[in-house]
Amino acid sequence: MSGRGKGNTAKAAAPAAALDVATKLSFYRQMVLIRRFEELARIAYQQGKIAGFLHLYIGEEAVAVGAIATLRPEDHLLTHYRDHGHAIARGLDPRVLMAELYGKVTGCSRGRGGSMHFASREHNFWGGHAIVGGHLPMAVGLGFAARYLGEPRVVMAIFGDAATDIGEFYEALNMAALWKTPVVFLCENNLYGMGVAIEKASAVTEVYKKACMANIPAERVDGMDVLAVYEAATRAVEWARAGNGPYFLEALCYRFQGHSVADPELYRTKEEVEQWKQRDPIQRFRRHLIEVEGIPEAQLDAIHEEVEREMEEVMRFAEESPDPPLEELYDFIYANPVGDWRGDERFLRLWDQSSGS
Ligand SMILES: Cc1ncc(C[n+]2csc(CCOP(=O)(O)OP(=O)(O)O)c2C)c(N)n1
Ligand SMILES: [Mg+2]
Repeated sequence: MSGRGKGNTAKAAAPAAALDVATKLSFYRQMVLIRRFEELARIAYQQGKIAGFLHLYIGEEAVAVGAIATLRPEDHLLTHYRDHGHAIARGLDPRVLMAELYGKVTGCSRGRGGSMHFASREHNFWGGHAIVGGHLPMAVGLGFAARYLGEPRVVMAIFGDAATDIGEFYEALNMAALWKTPVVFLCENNLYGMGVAIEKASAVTEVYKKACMANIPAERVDGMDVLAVYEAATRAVEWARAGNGPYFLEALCYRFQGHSVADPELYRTKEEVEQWKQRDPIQRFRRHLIEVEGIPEAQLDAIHEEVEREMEEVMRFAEESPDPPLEELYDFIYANPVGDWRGDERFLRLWDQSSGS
């Protein structure tokens, strides 16, 4: 499924068929892990153990796994609030991610960020952003820095279809192209922004076509097919790493759950959801592994069992981890130009004034 624009041809990537079986099995495991992580997070949310919003990625796993596998550790990754799958695919510890959902101090953002603000400096994973499209200019900044410093890094910025209707999207694409920054823009087009269908929000529904405004090479890929995503993302990342500037990928996909766990889903039919579930990326890849790679069913079932055991440990870790200590209540909120607020005279004076005493 390619819609590459005229004159926008990048050099061919290594075909996904060249991937060895061990790598394909690791893709399968990651997709299953993401799915189970989210199913168990949903239950914990419904039990009131997780606060705030919870946007699930179920159905879109092939995009995260196929695309992020093409990055090197030194590359940067930024994403939107539907970020659990991206963080797992980037190699963050699922225990630390579940602990973050639980608001525990062992979480990747010390329990301060929750679902929408996963991050890890160590993994060059710069969020988890709640503001739709807000991270796209940041991606360009990181790309510009890499180019300016002569570092061979690529930046991947992942966002939804609705982000492509936001002003910052156009500004980011324009600057990225103008400055030839090595940014791969990866749009997860799941056809909805909250409860609004793409046709009702966007004048152009073939999202990849929007990249022509900055003359950025662009293509659409089947986001329910992990190998197709891997192949397209390889092409995109190679293009950017070779110094050609940005690349735009649209992965056509579908979220099987509501926008967030609280969504009653009144804007789409059950039949439509059912039709897309027939294309479940995990089931589809499972068939590939059995029929094309000749992997026995039992070997794949064993992966599910292994993931189940890992998830038991993930949940135990999140449940048993402590809350952040009360003394840290004001930490990591504002930059503090006067140093540590604890015991600080000026802070205490302000506190007295604001509390009216
Ligand atoms: C600037 C801004 N406007 C509105 C919102 C409210 N909002 C949260 S999610 C969302 C829809 C985004 O949809 P999309 O980008 O397609 O991502 P998806 O949820 O489908 O993965 C909106 C409008 C927001 N967070 N930020
Ligand atoms: Mg969307």
